[in-house]
Amino acid sequence: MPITPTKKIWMDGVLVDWDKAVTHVLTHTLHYGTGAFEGIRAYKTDKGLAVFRLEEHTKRLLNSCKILMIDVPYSLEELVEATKETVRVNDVPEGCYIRPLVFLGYGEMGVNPLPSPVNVVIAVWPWGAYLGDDGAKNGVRMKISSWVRHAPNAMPTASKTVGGYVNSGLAKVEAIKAGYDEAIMLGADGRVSECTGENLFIVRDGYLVSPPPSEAGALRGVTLSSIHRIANDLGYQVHFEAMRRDDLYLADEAFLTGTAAEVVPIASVDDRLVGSGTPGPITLQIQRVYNQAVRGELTEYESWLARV
Ligand code: PPE
Repeated sequence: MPITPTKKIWMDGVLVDWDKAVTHVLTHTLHYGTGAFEGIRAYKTDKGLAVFRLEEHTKRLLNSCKILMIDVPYSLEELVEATKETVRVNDVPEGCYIRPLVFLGYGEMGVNPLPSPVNVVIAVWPWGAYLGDDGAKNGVRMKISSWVRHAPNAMPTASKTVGGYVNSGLAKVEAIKAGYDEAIMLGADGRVSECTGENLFIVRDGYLVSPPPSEAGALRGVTLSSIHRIANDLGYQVHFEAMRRDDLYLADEAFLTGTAAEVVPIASVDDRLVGSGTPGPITLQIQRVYNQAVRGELTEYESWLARV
């Protein structure tokens, strides 16, 4: 999915041309991976563009940095405003994906991150269906990865750490090379954790189950929390329970959630069809309500939208 350049990228308080948003090859994060990012989406609504759950994402970015002991030289309010401004100045009438990144810049080499300057950038670009239009409609084929998800004392899983995505990248490549769409990773204890860039839910006997993020070493997804609320509002209970791979094989329905991916049905896991192998009714209902909520079509979720 190639990115489409937009006009301006916010770099340390200044809007610079897309092509000028560059950094030195001795940038600390490029060598050692200490840095954090977010993934946010802005959607077209009938009252103009709105960023979905901007404050929650920005808070998580600052929390990721807190864990990494990176002092971000901007407040939550300043970053929220900078994000809106970046969306505003770029020509993205149909909405966009938003990528804030905090990285350690050029200055001092060596593993110790503390002496390096802290840089913040915010880029936006139009991004279509992360797992493809067909995947969002008909479901994706998942493979349990041979790569184990980070143990919490090896990599802090509540932080969207740049270097942490090597683990996701390995699992993604393995799945794609084997002919699947996406990977599901298990924790070191053999329990289901999350996907390379999404959380996951199953539907069993009419209620939803998802691995408890902290114990499963999964990111506490903003989409996951949105789906929790939407499911409850639709009358479905949500249980956060440890899950093993056979729970996936025997689920009535399953779907994954993430900002980039949105809500995507899971058609099969390790070649076992989930249910009938086509998106189930609860999955489709939740996907539909999510798609309406992000576009400002449902007044009860209006507080999730930040107008730009
Ligand atoms: N787990 C992981 C590992 C993850 O990267 C994401 C987001 C999620 C769960 C879902 O979190 P949330 O977006 O708050 O619901 N992945 C981002 C990065 C995708 C990328 O390829 O880059 C995203 O969806 O923006």
